[in-house]
Amino acid sequence: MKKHLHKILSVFPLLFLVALVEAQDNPKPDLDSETKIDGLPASMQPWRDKDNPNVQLLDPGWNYYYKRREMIKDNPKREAGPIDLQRYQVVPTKHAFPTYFGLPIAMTTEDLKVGKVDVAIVGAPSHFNPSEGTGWAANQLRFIRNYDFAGAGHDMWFNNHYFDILNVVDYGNANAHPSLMMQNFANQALVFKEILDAGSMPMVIGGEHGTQVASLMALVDHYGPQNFAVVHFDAHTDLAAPNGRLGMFTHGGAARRFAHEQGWLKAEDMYDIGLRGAYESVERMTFMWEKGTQYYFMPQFERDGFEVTWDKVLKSVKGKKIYISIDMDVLDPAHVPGVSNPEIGGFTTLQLMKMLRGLALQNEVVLIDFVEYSPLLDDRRYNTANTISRLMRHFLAALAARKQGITDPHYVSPEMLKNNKK
Ligand SMILES: [Mn+2]
Repeated sequence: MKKHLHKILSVFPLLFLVALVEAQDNPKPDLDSETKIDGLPASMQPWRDKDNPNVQLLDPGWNYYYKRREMIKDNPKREAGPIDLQRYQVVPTKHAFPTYFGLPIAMTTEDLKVGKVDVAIVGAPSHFNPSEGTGWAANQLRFIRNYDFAGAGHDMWFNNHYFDILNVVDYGNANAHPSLMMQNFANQALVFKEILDAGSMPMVIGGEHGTQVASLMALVDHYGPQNFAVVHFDAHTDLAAPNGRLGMFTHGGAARRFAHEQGWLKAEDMYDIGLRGAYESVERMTFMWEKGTQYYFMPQFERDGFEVTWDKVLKSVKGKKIYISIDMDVLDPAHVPGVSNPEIGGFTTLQLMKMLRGLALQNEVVLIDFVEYSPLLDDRRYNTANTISRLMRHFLAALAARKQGITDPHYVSPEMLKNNKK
């Protein structure tokens, strides 16, 4: 007995450790019973609570940026459904009417339903002080300086013409007030909700990372709290405490922690991929360690290898509904110079392609965003814009493959491997 005692005792600290890292979640809120402000539950928007002394009361005209044109449905008079704006059958995007990939546009939930739209690409042109110029990104990505043709594309991993399989449209932009960041969230969330209500997936083009709050609001309103995971690609944790820094209830650097505090997001559903950088706060990392979130630091990818570590992520996230959020600084600045906060030691574009492809095939993706691109900081070849545009295409190609029944995250079309017979 004595011989085994040290073994038994040695288990105790281990049990203690296991208890420590068990995911700690906040209670799930009952959002359905709440009063709504501008179409969304009041507790989602603490910055609208007039009794809170921290709320900045604004001139009644502050929200004119959110007023819709009344004739949006009826002018011009038309049947509901996507509208193709291109004059020619084959048109290079440099000559095309500048929509995302030269695709048809849609303006209402009804348009999306009639068009049986799978993915609606929507711009969220917000900017914010540490992310100068990100407000230009949503429209910049409608005008790609590359060898592209409107509404066309072929992917080399899947050997598919994805725009023939998947119905994709440009859903325009969700307007953003130039300085009222938190007030913008509800306005953007309502536009994302119109897409979700139609049974389509929003592909959000930021804007800075604060649009994540709007995405979370829309998803929580649609799917309910604690009902999906967030796979967050970023050099930075973005896990600042809300109400802490910058004098704001929440912002891009605090979005998921805000969501966790609101009871929207379980700790075990918070994934961070590619963390590194010169200024991460120990307090934020302690939050991750203590709450038991799912973090994959760059040191782990380096030590254990990309493939091994990525397979661990895939295994862990399997079966969950996921919202993929991509801060472009997760890539190495060698690939994407035009990001707000570049950090060396990032992923290659080939690695990010593999990761997005794997998630699109294996999981049900409920929303994806590409944020923190600033055209004002891009190089003269627009390498950052071209990279995002190609990543969007590859992700859509993978969704098209999934629509046709392929769910293996490591799938490559056999036609692409024909020389590997021996
Ligand atoms: Mn970042």
